[in-house]
Amino acid sequence: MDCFNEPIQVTRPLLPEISKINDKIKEIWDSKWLTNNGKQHIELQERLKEYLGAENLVLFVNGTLALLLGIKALGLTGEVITTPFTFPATVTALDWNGLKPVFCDIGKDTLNIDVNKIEPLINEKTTAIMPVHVFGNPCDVDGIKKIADKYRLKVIYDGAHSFGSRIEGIPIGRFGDMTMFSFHATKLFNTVEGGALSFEDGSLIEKLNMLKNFGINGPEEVLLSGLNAKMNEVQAGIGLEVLKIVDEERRRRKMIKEAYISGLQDVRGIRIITPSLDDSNSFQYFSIEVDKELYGRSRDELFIELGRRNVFCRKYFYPLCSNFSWYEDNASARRENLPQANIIVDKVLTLPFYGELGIDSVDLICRLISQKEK
Ligand code: T4K
Repeated sequence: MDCFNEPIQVTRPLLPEISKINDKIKEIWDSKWLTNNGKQHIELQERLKEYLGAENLVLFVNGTLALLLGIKALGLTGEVITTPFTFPATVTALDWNGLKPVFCDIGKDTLNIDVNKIEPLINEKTTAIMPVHVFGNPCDVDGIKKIADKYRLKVIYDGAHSFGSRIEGIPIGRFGDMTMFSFHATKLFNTVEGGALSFEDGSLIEKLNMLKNFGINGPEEVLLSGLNAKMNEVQAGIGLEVLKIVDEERRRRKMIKEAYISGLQDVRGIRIITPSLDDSNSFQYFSIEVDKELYGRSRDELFIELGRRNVFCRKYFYPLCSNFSWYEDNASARRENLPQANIIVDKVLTLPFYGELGIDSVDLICRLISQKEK
């Protein structure tokens, strides 16, 4: 039986050589400055602003708190239209701001929010749209902008999966009022835990810096009800080293992706959800849709079978956020209002995807999926 000897995980963190990290830690130790806007933080913020082509960029301790405080800074109230097919953090960032998520169904190709279904959900309480560039597939940013302009809504993108990608050459963080990036260990670019907001309106910088630092506006003044969401110097220092190797990682992932595509494109009943090989996709995830009728096995059966062969995939994003128990009374969350999302959530599988995976491993995974394995 074809099988991996060691467990193959869905991803592995991008790790610089340990000697580089040791040097960085020594530099931080010698400086005796460990957090609160130190040298590493300032430098990483500047480098990432450049790398991501952001007008303004503020760092945070993780993507969830970046999103939560970004929403707070935009002063949203009432209802926010969002997608059910995402990681819990997208919608809990709304919950924690006292906002009501209004779930909009998704499109069956990209699995992003379906722009044609947004308008009927808008009412006098709606203040924003919060789409997610799921798996790094860019949303229909033009369609979303048209609706937002028409109803004067804010747009805040959850770009947790979209580090470094572009839409027709424009950096993805330049769309909408704000975009959140996640730098979690499992992301293409990581600071162990971390995140950032990219945004157009420079007047928000001061507010966000206060919100992530307890609302403090100087030694004797607290202006806002803030939190502690600062990225520390060790995170930022590691990030500076990871940033040096991220382009190489992207190149490797492109090769891995090409190998996956050639191994899976002719398998009946398997659709590649993240097919793009240009810079419109972030090379963050490689996800497929399994059609039981055509493929002969369900997503869950394939998941179990691959696990037996030591390949540990993920059912991102199962369960749908709209099916969380605390949205029981939220009418937009009802299954009949989200038909596409409720079908797709049982079909999607995210396969192992990271630079070190190696083409031979991809070939074996493809053979296992195409049932050609011995
Ligand atoms: N919005 C969206 C759309 C998101 O997807 C996320 C996070 C957020 C917002 C929030 O951003 P952050 O606050 O996280 O910055 C992982 C990540 O924890 C999470 O960041 C990510 N999305 C989500 C999609 O994936 P899990 O529960 O799958 O993580 P875990 O620990 O099971 O890791 C997955 C695999 O990665 C493991 O099987 C092995 C490997 N791994 C993981 C870690 C942590 C390693 O090899 N080394 C490691 O250190 O959530």
